[in-house]
Amino acid sequence: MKLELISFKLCPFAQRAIIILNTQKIDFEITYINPMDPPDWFKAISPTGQVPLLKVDDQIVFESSVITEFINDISSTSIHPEDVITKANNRSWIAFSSSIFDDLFGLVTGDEDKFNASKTSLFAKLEKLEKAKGDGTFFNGESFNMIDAALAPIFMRLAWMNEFTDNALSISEFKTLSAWSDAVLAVKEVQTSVIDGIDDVYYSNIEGREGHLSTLLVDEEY
Ligand SMILES: N[C@@H](CCC(=O)N[C@@H](CS)C(=O)NCC(=O)O)C(=O)O
Repeated sequence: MKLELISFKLCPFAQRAIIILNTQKIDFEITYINPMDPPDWFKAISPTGQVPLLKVDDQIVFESSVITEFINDISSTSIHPEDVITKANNRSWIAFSSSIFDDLFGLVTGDEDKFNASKTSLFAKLEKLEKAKGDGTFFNGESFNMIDAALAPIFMRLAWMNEFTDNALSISEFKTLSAWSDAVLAVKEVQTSVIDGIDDVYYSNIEGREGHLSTLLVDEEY
């Protein structure tokens, strides 16, 4: 089975898929496009016009939640918990966490009012995740599971924003979630899920959006 992931370098949804491909040690090729100016061949095969898209031989799988489940399904072992209720619970929290990408978008692009509203919305969700997390290093304990991969792009973007702004979005009030974020970001398969220098690209993206967040940037190294 030949896998080709069609992606965009900063896409957090595609990053979820890459982390699971890395964790499951599945070979794949990656093709980057700019979804704001997609090539014709992409328009011809993408039902939604969005990335990620997974080409499996000549079949198309779309929607990142379906792509990640598909990758796990074709792997020799599952990285979901075995127990069906725990697995359903994890999937619920994965779906819940996907709405956080809207908050991150509001933080990066919004004026001060939008920034503050997005921060309030984000922190209310982080508080719920903090309460939902079980004991141990990762969400379910000591194994890195699908839910940890789902949160990784969120934790990575929050860490960048805090690094660039002198902690404008510090999550230290959430002790459990902060430790979970540190553990997830230390995982090799998470670190290798992005291209070198992507933090610079993210910094430039914040600057270019000219939202309230860009006024809080402090690090001139980027
Ligand atoms: N629900 C989709 C969302 C994917 C998504 O928003 N992708 C962005 C890039 S990160 C995109 O393609 N944006 C261009 C567009 O919406 O036209 C999924 O989970 O796959």
